[in-house]
Amino acid sequence: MTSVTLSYFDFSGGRGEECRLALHLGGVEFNDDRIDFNDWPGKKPMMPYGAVPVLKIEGKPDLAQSNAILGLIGSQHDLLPDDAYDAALHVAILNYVEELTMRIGETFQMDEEEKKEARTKLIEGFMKEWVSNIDDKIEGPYVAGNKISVADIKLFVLVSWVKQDNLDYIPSNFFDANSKLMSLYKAVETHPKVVDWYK
Ligand SMILES: N[C@@H](CCC(=O)N[C@@H](CS)C(=O)NCC(=O)O)C(=O)O
Repeated sequence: MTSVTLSYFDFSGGRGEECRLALHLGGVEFNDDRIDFNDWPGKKPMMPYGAVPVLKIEGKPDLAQSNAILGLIGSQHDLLPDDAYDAALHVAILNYVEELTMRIGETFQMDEEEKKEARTKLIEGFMKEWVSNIDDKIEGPYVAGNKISVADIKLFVLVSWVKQDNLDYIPSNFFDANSKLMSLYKAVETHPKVVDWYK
């Protein structure tokens, strides 16, 4: 059997968790390579773009960029629509989640005052617009109706991040009022393979 390894930091979240969940839901057996933060400086130069997640498939060049990894898993393991145009609509959602992740990410290096101002502006502006745009795209409970996809997985991990209440000035219940996104979150959370992953 071809060996598959997913490298990411040793925590249950972020871009790596999206890929782990997708591999698990896709029924792919993989080595779950969890990098200790202390070992990262030595490993960073070995990654294609100096960051993780990275998917290593025996005999192929290493694949970086979470959305490229999700796209590959999605198309090979029935977690993206077969139709190329419908699949592209899902990839647009993956990229839109990245856009929000990047905007939140930019605030991490800020001092407290600057962070408060930036995150308040984010929840009142971009995040409001973001959640309304996303809600529009969800057929329910998943993006494509009854069939789970990598877009649902990426949205689930993002909502989980906000719900953990670790992001000062971004309320953990920010997404709660959005019925479609919350139904999607609950559908992914209770999906048998997701339950199995967190067991
Ligand atoms: N656009 C990339 C971003 C990758 C990224 O920034 N990964 C972070 C962890 S989520 C990382 O490796 N940080 C450590 C570093 O850049 O040194 C993706 O979607 O995979």
